[in-house]
Amino acid sequence: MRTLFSAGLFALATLGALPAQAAGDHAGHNMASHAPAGKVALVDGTVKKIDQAGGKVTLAHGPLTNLDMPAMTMAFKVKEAGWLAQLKPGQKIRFMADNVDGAMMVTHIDAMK
Ligand SMILES: [Cu+2]
Repeated sequence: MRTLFSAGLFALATLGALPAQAAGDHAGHNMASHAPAGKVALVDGTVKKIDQAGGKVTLAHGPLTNLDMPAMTMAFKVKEAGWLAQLKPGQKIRFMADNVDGAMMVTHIDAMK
């Protein structure tokens, strides 16, 4: 019994520590189900508008804890201009953003299909 109990706790701890891994394993039921726990984690976003010329994408995004930002809709620069060609309005993504020299920039995009 004691061994089983410990193994269960370990599995829970592992899931919590590896959100990206868990998301990959359980794609489809992970959207917005877990709030980022302290560390920078991928945030859910919906593509609203793409500005190819300006190198920007407008996203309706969930809370960005690393930027101390609540959920809102706003324009971001993107780290790789090529990402813009792969995005479509209405598309749901998981992404990471950071403040780069005072500009909000998407630094990572996941779940692009
Ligand atoms: Cu924002």
